[in-house]
Amino acid sequence: SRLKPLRASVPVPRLTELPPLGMDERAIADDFRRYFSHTLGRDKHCRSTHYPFQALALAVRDRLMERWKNSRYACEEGNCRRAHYLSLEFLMGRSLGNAMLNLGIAGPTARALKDLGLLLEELAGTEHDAGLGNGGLGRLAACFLDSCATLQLPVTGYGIRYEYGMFRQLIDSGEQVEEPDHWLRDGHPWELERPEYTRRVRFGGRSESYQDEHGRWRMRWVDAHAVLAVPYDIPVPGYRNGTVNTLRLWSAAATDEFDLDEFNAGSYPESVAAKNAAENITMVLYPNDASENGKELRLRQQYFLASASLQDVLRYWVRFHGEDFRGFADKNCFQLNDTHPSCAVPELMRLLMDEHGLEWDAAWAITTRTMAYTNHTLLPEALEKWPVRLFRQELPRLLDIIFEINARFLEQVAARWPGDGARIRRMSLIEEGDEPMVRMAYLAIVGSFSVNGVAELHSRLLEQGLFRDFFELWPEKFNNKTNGVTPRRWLAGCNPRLARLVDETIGNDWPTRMERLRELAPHADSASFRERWHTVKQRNKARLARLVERECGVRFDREALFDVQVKRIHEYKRQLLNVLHVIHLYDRIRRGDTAGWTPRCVLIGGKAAPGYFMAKRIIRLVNNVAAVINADPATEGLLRVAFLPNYRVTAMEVICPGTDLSEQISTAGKEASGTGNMKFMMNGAVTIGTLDGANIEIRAEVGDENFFLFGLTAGEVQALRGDYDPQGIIAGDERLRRVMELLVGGTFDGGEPGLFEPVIQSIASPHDPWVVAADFGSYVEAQRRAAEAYRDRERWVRMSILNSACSGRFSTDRTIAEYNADIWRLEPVPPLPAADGESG
Ligand code: B1H
Repeated sequence: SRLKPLRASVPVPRLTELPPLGMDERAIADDFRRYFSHTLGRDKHCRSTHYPFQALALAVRDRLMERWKNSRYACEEGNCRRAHYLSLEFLMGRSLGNAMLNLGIAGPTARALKDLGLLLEELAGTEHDAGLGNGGLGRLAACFLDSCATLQLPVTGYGIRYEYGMFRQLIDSGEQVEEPDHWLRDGHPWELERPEYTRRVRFGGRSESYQDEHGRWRMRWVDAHAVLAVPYDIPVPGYRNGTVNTLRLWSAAATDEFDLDEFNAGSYPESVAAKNAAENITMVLYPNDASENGKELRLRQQYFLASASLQDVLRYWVRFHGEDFRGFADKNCFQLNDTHPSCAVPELMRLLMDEHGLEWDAAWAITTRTMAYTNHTLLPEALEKWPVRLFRQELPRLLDIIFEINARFLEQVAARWPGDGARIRRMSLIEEGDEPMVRMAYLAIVGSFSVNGVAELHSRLLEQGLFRDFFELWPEKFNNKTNGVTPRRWLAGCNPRLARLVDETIGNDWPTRMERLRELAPHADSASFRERWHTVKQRNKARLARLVERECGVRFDREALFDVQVKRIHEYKRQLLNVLHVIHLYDRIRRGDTAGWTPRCVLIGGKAAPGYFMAKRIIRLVNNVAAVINADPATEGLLRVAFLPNYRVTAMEVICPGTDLSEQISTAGKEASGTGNMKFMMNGAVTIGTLDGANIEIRAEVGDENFFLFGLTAGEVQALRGDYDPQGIIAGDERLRRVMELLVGGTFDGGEPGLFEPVIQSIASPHDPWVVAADFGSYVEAQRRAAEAYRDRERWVRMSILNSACSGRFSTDRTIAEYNADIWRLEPVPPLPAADGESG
């Protein structure tokens, strides 16, 4: 090479040593002013809140930088074991409030801005959500990063920097309309581009054998085209502990050589078009939650993430250890967030063998000692399978490796169960048929030393159902890690009023010691404490009511029971069951059956996958039912219904503090865990729910008397198969019969006869997999119990307090401590002291 790298003989410039940054009001105000006028070039005539927000974000980011560097150095100097969280989704939401909360500078910052005539809340409100995820799976990854930094564990998140995140949902005449979310348009002040760590990822071409310089036969990947992966780093601050971890997001760019080839061939337009093809890889997040659609571009995204991230980790290894990989598995662990990044298994094999010269056995030992896989769903439509044909076309060398993994694996199966051909076909990584497919979950299981589900029931069902054969072969791989949520964003950050009351009652260390919330329980007996708790809830309900009025034009009275279901729209989550109950309440009002009525405001929100017909029709139904009910004078003061458009992280931060009743009503056995259920509980909502996912564990913590249980169990739902008779149930239940009559009679059709025919059909079908009719009766009864409990304020406030008090287990600090104890085995790494001498 012509350029010599810098050597120690060249004096290293002392560029980075600066005086410490102050965390006080004065220092923050000075920095803010400097960014606003000197960096952004704005002055007193600036009318938009955008520039003040940018200036503030840069001032806060400065306060993360030193800690960020020191966290990195501490890990490097300690040569510590690290974990890498690979995920196609990180649903981060806004960052400013969280950074200030975790740094402990929200107070001085608000005062500094006030002196400048600015309102912190208003500036923070202009930040765009980083919506790089669909729902629970992506938000879980974000909560995990917060807990890893807070526990000072050296964990890096690896993901994709989508140009377009989760679409914005508009409601037009009751229907969902999608708009692209160009979230980077106004710039993203939290990211740091790191072009110096760019990697090359290849696609296409073919694999061939060749003899290396020692005459050994090896395989290589030729005629492929390369795409550049450019990393952008986002700081992840721990809670007041000086640690700042990294989320590294990859962005695709065209390589120069690629363009040049085309250019030399005389086709300049083609070379520019090729640039487009490369950059398309990270253009947009696929908006499916719990379903796969097998698009080529999606496979490219998955491989792009896996390859760039593994290369990044290997580059770091080689920098310190050269080409000796013997210690690699002791120092590294990869957690696969569902099968989406599971190309990492064959890709690590390829990199170790083809790029670093290891033999199969050595490479396989490293792979299976470093990979760990988390499953997030039992729904068959969400289980990833990719056509062998697509692999051959896009990732031919990976396909060789997958075939070889499979051959060796099936030998193992045959040795354990001789002559059991059926089992071999069941367990093969390749599903045979007209279009042979690679079963990604099986690939992930075979390549990993750990396989976990995300709630106790879910993990048990994996062992007994979906992965039963694998559990029999390798019981020791299987384990459970019940999900959680970070109490920093989901209590301290989003519910400052409740947080203050908790501080004043049990002290202020609960954000990192959530089990201490139990100490709130005895205070439920104090009338004055209950009064304070109630006052906080009422103010949060008023805030939620303002959001609903602004976004939906519907007035919620904060004295009413706030009954909320917000999550992705999916048939298994049964928003439809909720609507049937609402129609039943409306029917009661029309019949004058309102003695001892509990006024109720029902809020439903969530996005449907753009191609999911039924989910979109259910949104339409919610909107039409809301329009009819809200317009009928008979419902005044008794019932209000609203559909909240564009549900997202930032909306949940207002919704969960203001909710009384949390709807967690999925068909038992279908919701792997749920995490919204935990956010509501932490903020003092009571759950109405089925024995599904983490609901079971929530109920076990809070006690049966503080949870409204209904519905069939997972086993009972299974047992229904074959003799489910919804028509009989409808005929036998006066309430459901009347609801169906209103639906069939067109009360909610808004002049489009037959609009809800598909919905009606699904409820009445003996093949309805979600058994909506089966659970209707017990749901209505549970709703009656909830309404009655709400009328007794003392009783309800007690239940609310106990729900928060018992929510400690659902902190991701507990979840991550378990991942670490059982899978990652990392030591906490305190950062080297910051230049300003502070640890916080
Ligand atoms: C969950 C998904 C998911 N499970 C496919 N599976 C996707 C599947 O883009 N895709 O193709 C995206 C997401 N998401 C959710 O994970 C579960 O439904 C929840 O019950 C669970 O709480 C959450 C986190 O574990």
